[in-house]
Amino acid sequence: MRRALITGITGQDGSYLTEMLLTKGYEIHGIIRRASTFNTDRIDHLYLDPHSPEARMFLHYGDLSDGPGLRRILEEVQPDEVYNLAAQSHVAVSFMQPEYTTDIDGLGTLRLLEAIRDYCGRTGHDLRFYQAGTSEMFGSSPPPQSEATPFHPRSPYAAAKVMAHHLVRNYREAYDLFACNGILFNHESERRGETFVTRKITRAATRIKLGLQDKLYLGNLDSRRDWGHAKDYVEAMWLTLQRDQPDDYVVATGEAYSVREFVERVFARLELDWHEYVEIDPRYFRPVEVEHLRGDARKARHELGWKPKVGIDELVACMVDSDLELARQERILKDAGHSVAYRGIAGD
Ligand code: NAP
Ligand code: G4F
Repeated sequence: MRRALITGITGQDGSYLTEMLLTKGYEIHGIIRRASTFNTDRIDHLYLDPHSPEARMFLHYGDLSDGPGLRRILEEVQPDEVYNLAAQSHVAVSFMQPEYTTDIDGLGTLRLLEAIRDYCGRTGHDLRFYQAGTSEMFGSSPPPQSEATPFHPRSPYAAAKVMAHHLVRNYREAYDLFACNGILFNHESERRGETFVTRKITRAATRIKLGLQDKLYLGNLDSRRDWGHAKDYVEAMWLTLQRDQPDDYVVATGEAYSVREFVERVFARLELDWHEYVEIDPRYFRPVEVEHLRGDARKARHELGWKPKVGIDELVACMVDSDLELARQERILKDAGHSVAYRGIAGD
């Protein structure tokens, strides 16, 4: 049974990757952060008591800020594959917390690579490493962006990910580590964090539809993104680690739409006129914007045999339908006289 260690297992991608690897027969070990409230919603449906003979997913407390902890987990788990998905992944938040973001997304990757180098060197074990890099690294480089496009990061988040990208390449060249970078364009899903723009839109529009919310406040509607479904992207991660040689791959659909177009599609599915509900709030503008991301994933297509299955219309449909169901449940509770807390945070 192959064993995978996943940082960021509680995140959107971590949950889909875990589901996929379980169906492939892997034993999964995930690193979770200690929090005062449960933060395992996305993987609760996969959890079995570790005492159960059927259990194949195990969780370990750890943090990318804590090198010794990462070393301990690595020794304990002895994985065949390591997927580094943990990150402070919100671009706008990275302007508010630049040092923390760099510590986790940049130095955190280094801590993990160093732990792996020591572990492999000392024990003679081999493992394969995947780094979840981002199209944000291209920043202001014009589309279409491929593996040959120069990086021009436009946020602390993007700069930290560029650092991680180069460290991965350096460890591959210097220590012969099977270490690969994904350059992942935006990918979304029903499990997307609620403060990323797609989910913010589907959540608000469905709540508006059911009379639970009046307005949706957004920032820049003109930026264009290449949006795919997270399920497709975790498959590309796995395929990357199954190659004979380690390499870096752009993962993208090749199609880009503006935030405005995404809004239009979502409200149209709900038979609402978005102009009546959407307002611009300057607080959601970033100090500097990434205007246009559209990926050229031909290398992944040819070498990994990967192509996305979900296009924009299906993505919008599944996100809207899932949030509409959540809004219906909220409506029922409200109508029954329960006070339902609205979970949203200002500033991002
Ligand atoms: P996400 O939903 O924000 O999940 C991030 C994960 O990282 C969560 O499990 C989070 O734990 C964990 N984490 C955060 N800080 C940590 C720390 N200090 N130590 C350990 N774990 C920590 O992100 P995602 O959308 O799944 O993305 C996965 C990875 O792909 C990220 O590295 C992201 O930067 C990268 N990426 C994503 C996209 C995209 O469009 N989704 C595109 C390009 C690259 P909690 O649950 O406790 O917060
Ligand atoms: O959904 P977003 O916050 O995603 P962004 O900044 O593209 O970053 C995401 O994709 C990256 C890959 O390219 C990942 F690496 C990263 O971890 C993350 O998953 O914003 C998308 C666009 C931006 O141009 C933003 O300015 O939407 C614009 N936007 C407009 N109004 C908004 C809002 N973004 C957010 N989050 N909230 C708004 O109200």
